[in-house]
Amino acid sequence: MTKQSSDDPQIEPFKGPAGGWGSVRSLADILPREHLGPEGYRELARQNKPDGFMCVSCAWPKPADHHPAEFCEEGAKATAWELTRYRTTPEFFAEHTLTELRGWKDYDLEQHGRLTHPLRYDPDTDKYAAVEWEAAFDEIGGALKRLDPKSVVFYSSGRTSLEASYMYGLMARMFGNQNLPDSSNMCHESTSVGLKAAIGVPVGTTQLKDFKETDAIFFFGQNVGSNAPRMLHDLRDCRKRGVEIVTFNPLKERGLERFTDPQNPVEMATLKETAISTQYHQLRAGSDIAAIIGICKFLIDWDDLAKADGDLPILDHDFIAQHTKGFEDFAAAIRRTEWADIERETGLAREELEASARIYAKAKAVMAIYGMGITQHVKGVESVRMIVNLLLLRGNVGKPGAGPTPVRGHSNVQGQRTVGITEKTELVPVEKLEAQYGFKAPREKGLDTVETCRGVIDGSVKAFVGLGENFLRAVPETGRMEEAWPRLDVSVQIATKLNRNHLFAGRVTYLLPCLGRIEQDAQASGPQAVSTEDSTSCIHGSRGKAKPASPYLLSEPAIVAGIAKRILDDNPKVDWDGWVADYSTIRDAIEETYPAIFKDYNKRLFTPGGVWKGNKASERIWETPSKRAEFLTPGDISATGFKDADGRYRLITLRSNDQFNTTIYGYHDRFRGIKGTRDVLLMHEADIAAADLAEGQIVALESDADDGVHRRRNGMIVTPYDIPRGCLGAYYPEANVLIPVEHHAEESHVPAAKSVPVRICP
Ligand SMILES: Nc1nc2c(c(=O)[nH]1)N[C@H]1C(S)=C(S)[C@@H](COP(=O)(O)OP(=O)(O)OC[C@H]3O[C@@H](n4cnc5c(=O)[nH]c(N)nc54)[C@H](O)[C@@H]3O)O[C@H]1N2
Ligand SMILES: Nc1nc2c(c(=O)[nH]1)N[C@H]1C(S)=C(S)[C@@H](COP(=O)(O)OP(=O)(O)OC[C@H]3O[C@@H](n4cnc5c(=O)[nH]c(N)nc54)[C@H](O)[C@@H]3O)O[C@H]1N2
Ligand SMILES: [Mo]
Repeated sequence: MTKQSSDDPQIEPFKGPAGGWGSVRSLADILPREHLGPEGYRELARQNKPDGFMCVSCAWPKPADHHPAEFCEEGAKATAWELTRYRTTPEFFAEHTLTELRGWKDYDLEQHGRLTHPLRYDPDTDKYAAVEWEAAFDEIGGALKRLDPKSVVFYSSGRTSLEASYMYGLMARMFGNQNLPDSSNMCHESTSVGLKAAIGVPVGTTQLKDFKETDAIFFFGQNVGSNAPRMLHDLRDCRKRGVEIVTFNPLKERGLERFTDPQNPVEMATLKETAISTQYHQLRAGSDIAAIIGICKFLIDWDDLAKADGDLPILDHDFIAQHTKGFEDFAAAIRRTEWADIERETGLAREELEASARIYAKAKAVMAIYGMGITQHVKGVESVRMIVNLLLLRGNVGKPGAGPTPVRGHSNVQGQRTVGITEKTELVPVEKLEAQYGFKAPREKGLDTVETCRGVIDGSVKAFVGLGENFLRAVPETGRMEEAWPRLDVSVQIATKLNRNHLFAGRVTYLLPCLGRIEQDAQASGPQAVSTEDSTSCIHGSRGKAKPASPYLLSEPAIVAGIAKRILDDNPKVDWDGWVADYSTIRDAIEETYPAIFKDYNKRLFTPGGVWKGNKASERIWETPSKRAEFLTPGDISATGFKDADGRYRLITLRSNDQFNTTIYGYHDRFRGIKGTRDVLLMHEADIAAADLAEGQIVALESDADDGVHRRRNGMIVTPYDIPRGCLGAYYPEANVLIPVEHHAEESHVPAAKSVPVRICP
């Protein structure tokens, strides 16, 4: 096993573009690192293509007219990570106690390789030992059935296929709860709540074809070069047509600066780079509402002037009158906001916002692309709504080349919601499910992620079943969560690799290994396919062909069925075994529940480019209470939810270019020039001097929430970085110990991981 030490930090600015030779060099390392030979290349060639498998990394759409290689460096890492030749076997667990493994780093745990056997934790030895599947299901089922259904949580991450997700949600409801938190609760739930309220759909309105018709792209808080790199091709093509790209991000992210297409021989040979952003505004964390208010202020002023002078209007008054509600209040609030407040909050000069407003005013069709820099704030929902406000001013929703474009995270996170993974009753056709399966579905709202954390800490949650996650690492408040976890009666994790969550046991604890999406899933009727929905609402079939990591693995649908059969009474209307034998029958059931979206599901499964599920707002049909698109008058100019104070910083928790969420692929954040460590504390040089610190000094961070809880992270290396003053950067998940569980977006409960109040302790 190769272990990468993290005690040789090297920090120097990276000068290359996103993509380019750096990407090719990195790619060349990826397969050998996991000891993969030709089979690795064979799988990469099938990635994201019709009749291939859909990438297990991000949710960016898979085009019908695909590139010869329709994967990026990050996608290749994800594939290699799953296909690795390394194995974590029962012999490994015989040698290591969980107490010892808790001293290992996230990287070392997962890098050790794929889990091979179902495992049961033995508190007497403090070790996992192999068990038979049937025995595991029996004990899990028995233990869960002894509990009040309301105290049991069924978490899943958005990687889980539509088929497994549908079964999982149904199992929870038949068991008697809607405790179905998922990764969306930590991610784009602010989008689901904000867009639904504003335009009547919980998802973005654009598709890939809109990149061909847009005039300008406004980019907020999404790191495309690391987290959705295939979008760089679309952005590069936009730039070639002269499309303006205006970016708002506290950090200068390389993928938003310049790109060399590694698949273009001419670009590679000539080192030709495409500049991506035409304007780059390094605003302070949590100040997007203020920045957009500034832009709107110019637009509204110019429109007032045009009206007075009899010139052509700046705003689309016909659209506003015909399609929207709340404009007058909104405009009045914008007019009232003082420039001094906007400049102080954003750290940007008025002229910079004027330059952005000019581009917006000139463009005929504007897309607004955004990610976690928007959603993960106390005012995350308002931030999303502020983006919509901006778009509505010139009718930039529901026309070609325009619209909100949230970039979803996990490869099927949007799809999970489509098929019933949600704690909210109003998002599921409960009556339909009741008729289809002959049971009484719960109406009481279930627990989301934040509520689950609260429940684990206060003891009201007694059992946790996790499908494809590292919950204990991804959530806020990891210190108190780790302390509380052993009080659970039941902890069941369904996973491909060992992670830190698995090292915290409850009274009955199982670690169940499953097939990954790239692997062949053979069932009674033959090899199976699954499906996923991408960020633009297109549904794709996915077929795994690689040899499974171990003969003892079960598929996710088979594991869900195994548990369901033990915790539910027999019901002739649900044939769990039949579903597992032939997944096309699960799809028939999904089609019956959701006939409009999944019409001819099995027939259309492998449609190139996917099957678009439709989007009312993109046709300007607004399914809001007022039947109009709604402006929201912002309440607070800052999205952070706390006041600035002396010595208090806004901490941004970041992903590196060498990780997928809690999965750490290595210690090289190439684009940021950080190598060999994840313990950096990114800080403005002037702030370092003002705080009397020195580059390389080791400090601690403490959370600065006044709730009486002491939260601290030691061993952070002060690292000068191009980041706005008053803001700090540190990596997620290591920094999660600093986030109070109650520091979350108000309406959506997304942990506010992009502006955490902290202090530095030298
Ligand atoms: N390779 C790889 N791909 C991934 C993932 C991964 O971990 N690795 N994760 C997947 C998942 S689940 C998700 S949700 C997405 C996440 O992808 P992103 O949405 O890109 O999420 P982050 O990397 O957390 O941060 C986004 C950006 O927000 C900026 N930012 C921070 N605070 C603010 C702010 O207040 N305002 C603005 N305007 N910007 C801010 C940061 O500097 C950063 O560039 O990617 C998915 N794809
Ligand atoms: N501070 C801070 N916290 C954050 C964020 C942040 O930006 N900052 N981002 C949040 C976001 S956006 C998200 S989405 C969450 C993500 O958090 P999680 O939902 O926990 O997702 P992952 O970290 O991707 O889960 C990793 C584990 O999934 C398992 N796995 C991998 N492939 C499979 C598979 O095919 N099947 C199964 N069953 N298991 C598999 C592996 O064992 C691996 O250890 O974290 C959130 N937490
Ligand atoms: Mo996410």
